[in-house]
Amino acid sequence: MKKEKILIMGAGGQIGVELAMALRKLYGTDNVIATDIREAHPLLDGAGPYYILDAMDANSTLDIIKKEGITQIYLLAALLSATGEKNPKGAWDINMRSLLQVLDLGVEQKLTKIYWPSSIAVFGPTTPKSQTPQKTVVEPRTVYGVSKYAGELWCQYYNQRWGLDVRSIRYPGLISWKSEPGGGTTDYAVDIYHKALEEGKYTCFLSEDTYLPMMYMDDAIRGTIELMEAPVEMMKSRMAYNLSAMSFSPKEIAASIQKHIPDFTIDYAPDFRQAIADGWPQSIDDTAAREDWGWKHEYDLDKMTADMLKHLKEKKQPV
Ligand code: AKB
Repeated sequence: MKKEKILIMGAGGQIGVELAMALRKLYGTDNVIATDIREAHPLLDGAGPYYILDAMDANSTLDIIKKEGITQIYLLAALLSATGEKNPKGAWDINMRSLLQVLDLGVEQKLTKIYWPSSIAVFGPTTPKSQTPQKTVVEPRTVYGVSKYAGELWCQYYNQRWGLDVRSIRYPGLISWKSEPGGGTTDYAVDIYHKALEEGKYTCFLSEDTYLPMMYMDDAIRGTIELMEAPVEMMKSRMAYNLSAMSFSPKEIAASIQKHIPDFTIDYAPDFRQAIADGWPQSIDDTAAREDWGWKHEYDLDKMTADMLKHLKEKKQPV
């Protein structure tokens, strides 16, 4: 078993729950300390070390680092795109303050590695929409995107100035059945599966032809761990890596679900999230991640739909 002591901040969120479980398999339960501002998610409750921690509380974070002998931090706490637009200053504060504090703690405490997620939200309406390159025009129009892009630059700065090994991925929309999303524009692509099974119909808050880059959580977790495990000389970019798996529209995900639930229906009532989605890329070029550290996705839309429906069915009607 590998000798690292990992602190996850924001472990109760959509990525955090599954990442905590995967890292515990790899590093040992007691070597992965899960924390969140909320009570433990049911999948983490009683499953290993857990602290209630506000990611903006630098003193308490330092206490845990010292007490537990932490060597790596995964900082996942954040407000996402839709919630961020309702509370722009709050989103900036949470997303930036927590990052800068963790970067400082990383330098002061000589941590070996830090992981911090970025997003396709760094891109904006002036970015090429199709096969968006790793390096391109970047003019985000949401506060979430602005905070992610500023954060990427800070990560690069701390790496160049202090030698801190910070790694990052620009996640597309993530689809998962174990943990719930919250506050994102791509969340419809999770809700739709729940509603298909529960009600046989779904009203989508994006229009039918809104294409967005998406990824199944299994791929995202594997990719994150592969990035963190890759030898340092493979890290040619210290900005976050583009990562791609699939792109689809609400109409296409509905058609994929109809292959399993033929009576499923969808209608559309676009709200304020449509403008956010319209400013984002439709597909992503992730050549740099594939060439630098060997990223490869496994799930396409139909493979993901089959897996989502199978697991959600079991979860909703335990045998
Ligand atoms: C969101 O929709 O805000 C997130 C993201 C793409 O980063 N899922």
